[in-house]
Amino acid sequence: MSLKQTRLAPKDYPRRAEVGNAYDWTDPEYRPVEYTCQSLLGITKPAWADEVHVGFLEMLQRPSVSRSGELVNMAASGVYDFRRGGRFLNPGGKTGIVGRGGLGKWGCNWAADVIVTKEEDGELFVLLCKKVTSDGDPLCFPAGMVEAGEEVPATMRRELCEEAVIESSAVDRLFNECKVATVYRGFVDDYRNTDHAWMVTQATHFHASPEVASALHLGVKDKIEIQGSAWYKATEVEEMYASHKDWLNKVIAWHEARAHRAGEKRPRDD
Ligand code: RP5
Repeated sequence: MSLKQTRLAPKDYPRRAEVGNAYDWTDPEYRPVEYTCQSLLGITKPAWADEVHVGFLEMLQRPSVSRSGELVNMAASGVYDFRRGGRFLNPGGKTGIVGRGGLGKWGCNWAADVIVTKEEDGELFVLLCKKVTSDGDPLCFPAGMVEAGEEVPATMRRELCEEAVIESSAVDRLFNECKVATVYRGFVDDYRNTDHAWMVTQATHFHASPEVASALHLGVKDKIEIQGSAWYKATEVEEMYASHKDWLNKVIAWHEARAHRAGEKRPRDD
């Protein structure tokens, strides 16, 4: 099945060109459309956005991620597009658009996703937001872009408190006591991706103990990006934003395996 990055796009994007074989960059029939959002250009561009040209040597040093999720730099992971000087190619394949679209950086645009779960009566619940996008309001994990000089755990804490829960000591306890694992690090199939700018993320799972879960109070500060936050029964969630459903599936599998192990340990009646 084709990726979202070939089928969907924010409202301001031009129509994506046909990609054909998504990984054949030499295809002579491929005619992508050039598009970079106007707000990312000119003297009023935000400080976090790249200049129109970023030198090859600087690009080589930028943080990236290997296929297996290891942190590397672009020199170790990227495929360079010699025909369009200075640009690396999206590891997820063609998108029908060249330029940066609505993304600030050439190459990897780093985000952090926070997966918070709790258990009630043996059932797994996950804390999700409704994201405001031009493609409906899909469910997503609380998440956001890693700011310059920011460590990923700080991004996660900041985004969780902007998009899903009210700041409190329960948030500290969640991060300090309830971490399960980083379930994913790498390329995200995001509808904003272009051939030369794409989303990458680290998605980390925290399973709130009953005490921490009951002390987390839901609330959204960032009402422009997020419509609301709520607990959802994990197995009932269907469509999600970008690649988020793939990571939720991993968390559901973790919960099932844990329940299975707990069942094996319980003394049998017979
Ligand atoms: C996705 O975009 C990431 O997985 C993360 O959920 C999100 C970050 O972008 P913003 O929500 O900050 O726009 O690719």
